[in-house]
Amino acid sequence: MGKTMAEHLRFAVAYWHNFAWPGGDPFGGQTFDRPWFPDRISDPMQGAKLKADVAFDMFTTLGAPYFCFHDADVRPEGANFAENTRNLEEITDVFAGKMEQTGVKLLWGTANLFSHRRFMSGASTNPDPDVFAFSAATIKTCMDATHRLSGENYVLWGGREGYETLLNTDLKREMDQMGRMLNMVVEYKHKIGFKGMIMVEPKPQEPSKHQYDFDVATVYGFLQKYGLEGEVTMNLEQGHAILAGHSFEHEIALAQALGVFGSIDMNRNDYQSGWDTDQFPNNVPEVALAYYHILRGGGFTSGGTNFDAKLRRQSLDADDLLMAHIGGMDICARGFKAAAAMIEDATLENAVQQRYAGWNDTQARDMLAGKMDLTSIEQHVRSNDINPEPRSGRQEYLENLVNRFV
Ligand code: ASO
Repeated sequence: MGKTMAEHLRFAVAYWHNFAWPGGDPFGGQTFDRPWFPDRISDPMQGAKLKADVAFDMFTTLGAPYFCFHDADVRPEGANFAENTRNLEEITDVFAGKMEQTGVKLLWGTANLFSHRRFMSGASTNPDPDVFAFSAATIKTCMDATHRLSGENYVLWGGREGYETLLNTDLKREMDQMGRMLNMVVEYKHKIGFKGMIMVEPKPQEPSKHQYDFDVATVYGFLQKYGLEGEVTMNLEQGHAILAGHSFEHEIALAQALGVFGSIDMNRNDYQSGWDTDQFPNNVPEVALAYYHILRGGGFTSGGTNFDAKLRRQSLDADDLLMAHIGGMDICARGFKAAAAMIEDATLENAVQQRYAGWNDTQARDMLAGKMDLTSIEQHVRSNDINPEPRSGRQEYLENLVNRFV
């Protein structure tokens, strides 16, 4: 039996934008008023528990099957590592009970290694080995919490893994540090028997001037260099793809072609923005193309559609959180239906098959199979008087066809 649309999409709500972000931007602070914020409640752990009550109410009201979190979104900030860990463990117990009661599951967990000022110059790429150690220990505790909650994946977005000026930066050293950290994460995954995917999330140019995990191609090169192919996949985000000068579907299709596609953060950056706006998705044709490539590559395995999207800071009314997710789910559903219709119709797939049909010829295949070298190919071109003429790619027709399904 085929999967339902909901089983394909695997929606998740992101804890950070909904329950931890106060509505600030680089030019102004908090605009939101929430009963669990520190200015309203003096006991931080009580605030964290109140927040969890509201969060799970929201997940069930929306019928969202999954959620995602960073340690720092869910637990109060402690005075030191031990206190952070105790706080995370306490809230993990609360989550375990709520997940049991509601059936809501964890798509992925992650560590916030970018907000606290100690991460100002990076986490694993920090010049200070104490920050490297603090980061490694924090990742371990977040993997433990994710594993305990039967999380289906673990994500690493390289928040401040980048540099501001090369004049004080040793690129090779910093990349080696990051490579070692990621290898330790993979070793620990196997040690504890965590079955989910480890996913790196690429993003260029923000918050550091240059980010090491720039885009899919850059991260792939990094994984190869540090022997992590086959162990690490990627979590791809619309807004990050746009900032890197790509389209969302380009990054998805490239990750699939390289065998490293994992999951998506669904949101929207407008094309004129030079920074990450994390808006809710609002463009059906764009979402349709993203899901078209996801479906074409076989769909999600343990990944899903995480709404990494926040209200605009003028949306003071907390009900807007529901409205925004309902609207976002609607856009995804419409995009997904269009994508499924494009697959079913097969005109696009046939166009790809036809475009490369020449490669079905045995001699053509020999060129790729290592059976011919440059000398024998030269003989082949001469003896058959090969003189290619340009062939039509039917580009306008195909691009217009896509719009018929939306
Ligand atoms: C916040 C970032 C987002 C990422 C998440 C995980 O905005 O892109 O998915 O953290 O660290």
